[in-house]
Amino acid sequence: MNPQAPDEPTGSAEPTGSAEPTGSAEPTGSAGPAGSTGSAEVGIVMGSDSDLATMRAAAEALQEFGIAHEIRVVSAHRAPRDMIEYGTHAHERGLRVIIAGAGGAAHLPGMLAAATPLPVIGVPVPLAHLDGMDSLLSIVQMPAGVPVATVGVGNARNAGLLAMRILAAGDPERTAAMLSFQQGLLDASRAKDARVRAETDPA
Ligand code: RP5
Repeated sequence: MNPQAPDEPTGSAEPTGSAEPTGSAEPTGSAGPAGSTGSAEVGIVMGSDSDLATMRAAAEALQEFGIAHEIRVVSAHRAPRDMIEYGTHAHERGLRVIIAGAGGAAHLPGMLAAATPLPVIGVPVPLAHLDGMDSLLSIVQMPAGVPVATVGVGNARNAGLLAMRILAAGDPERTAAMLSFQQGLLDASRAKDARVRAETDPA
């Protein structure tokens, strides 16, 4: 486990750590009922394979911390029964957090939150129109009683990091890993300060 804080902690699509991947980097299925990859703690679910380019950053963040995960396409609109099946049984299969991303009329995160007792993190995927505002509002405006923790538009990396924090609560080893990651952010920010001061110092 060797997470490294990137210069830009949000929205990066590139891997920033060298930890051994423990989860699949590819979708494990595009149809059919929920399957299991065994020890996955986090389920990364998206409405279409076109979301993968955005959602991959969540998987990469989890990989940096050595957190096992699965990646699935389970469309709320095109495969609604599969979606309910996935949400209903996710906790029974050992999942502890669900990260759900969708674009446009993005009902997947909210509907999964309705079907599961697990915490759900929503990722608004920006599409070609409306700059992702449609996705954002579809995901964030949940009715009272059915929470979805929504990250910024396209910011699947933060979803992965938030899932890590949820799993780290009460776990000293994972908490230490998160503190180390945050130290990396601090170091990177101070290095930026030093560079800017060196470039702009009139003396
Ligand atoms: C949503 O529709 C998906 O989450 C995706 O963002 C969007 C477009 O899907 P495709 O037409 O690319 O399959 O449900």
